[in-house]
Amino acid sequence: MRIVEMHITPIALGDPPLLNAAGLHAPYALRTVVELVTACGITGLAEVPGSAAVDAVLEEAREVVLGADPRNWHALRAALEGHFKPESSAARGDAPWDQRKIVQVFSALDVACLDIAGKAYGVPVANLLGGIVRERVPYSAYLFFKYEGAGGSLAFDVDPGATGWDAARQRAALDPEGIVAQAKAMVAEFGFRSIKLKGGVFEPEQEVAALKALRSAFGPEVPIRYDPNALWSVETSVRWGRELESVLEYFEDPARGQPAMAEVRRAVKLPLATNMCTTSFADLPGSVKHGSEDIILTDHHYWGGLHASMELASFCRSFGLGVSMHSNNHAGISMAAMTHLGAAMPNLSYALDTHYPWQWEEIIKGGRMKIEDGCVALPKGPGLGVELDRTALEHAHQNYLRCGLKERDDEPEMQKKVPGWKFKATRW
Ligand code: GKR
Ligand code: MG
Repeated sequence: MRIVEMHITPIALGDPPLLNAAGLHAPYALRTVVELVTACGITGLAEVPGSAAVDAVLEEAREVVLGADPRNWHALRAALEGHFKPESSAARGDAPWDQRKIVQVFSALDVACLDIAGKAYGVPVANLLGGIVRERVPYSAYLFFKYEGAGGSLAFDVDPGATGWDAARQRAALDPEGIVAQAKAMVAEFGFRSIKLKGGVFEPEQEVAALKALRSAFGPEVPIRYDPNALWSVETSVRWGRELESVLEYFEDPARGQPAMAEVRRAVKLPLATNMCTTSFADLPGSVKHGSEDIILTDHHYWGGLHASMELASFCRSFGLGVSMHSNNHAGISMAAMTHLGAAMPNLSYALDTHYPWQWEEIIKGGRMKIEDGCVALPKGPGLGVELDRTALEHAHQNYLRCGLKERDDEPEMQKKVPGWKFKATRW
């Protein structure tokens, strides 16, 4: 079996004005869809965060990919490793999201090859990752402080006819009451059984107040996790971490870097999780040496694919660490890939993160994937179990061309609201 075509399609999906440590989400979130086609006519799909720079590296991989056997990931990975220089952990950058490019190329190709192999063998991708340990994969409600507005072509308008979660998705949430209202609407719509609050936006005291308000509103049976994206100093993390000991399920990336995380971990009686200080296989010796976290949040887009995330899960099992999943904005191909991973990972210890409720558009046939009782059911059918809706893909591609964004950068978006605002690697 040989790959004979590779298609790279950048798309833009509407995204509301969500706040985070690096500023404000733009009205569109960028993604790149990759399709590999074999000589016998099987198409494999993948989706990565994307940017013009990632698309250029994907383009560069084309000469290695064409002619490769999609059923032999080891051989294709070795050929790619021979072609590209390794990317350092430092290339991740300081933003909440990972800025590396080559890992995304590995991820796209691994996922698309698995989709092809699953279709060729007539089995779901989760079977190729070792087998299905759960048919329904749990996700967590992902809350954001936000400005009023819908995002996308609606920019900062609100639809007065919207109801339920659709209306809540557009409303502002800037204080504890707003966050509790957002949580209630999201939980009512999707049935999530755990909650994550994205922080690093306001003074610690204000964010801790929102967490305490969530705890009073939902009670101890709904676990809460909190992520200020490494914006706090060790001192601030210890001071407020102690205050949150009876509130949180886990504390995600309070401080920056493995040594700082290890210091916080020694001082605060809470499990620490990361998608910022341990983000590649090269970081694992440092994780063991420092003892920087209790839980590693894999993300197949940044660890180099679904096989790589399964390797990470084995490492976590050997070293007694928990494992779960980080998320950025994404569409249904990634949702399917994440769900196959969650279905196949025996030691998945926490509900996965997903930004999915924040989007309303979709590029797969059948429209939005369902989140019910906080879970996504493993898609039926071989491979990833999803197919592209070509009309919707074209629409999302036209949005990409129209919106003019070429990479994610939340700082200029924030400056439109707060003139002169600047990202700081440590703010409090
Ligand atoms: O989308 O604003 C956001 C998040 O802050 C995202 O960029 C992070 O990568 O969700 C992420 C996280 O858990 O750190
Ligand atoms: Mg995080």
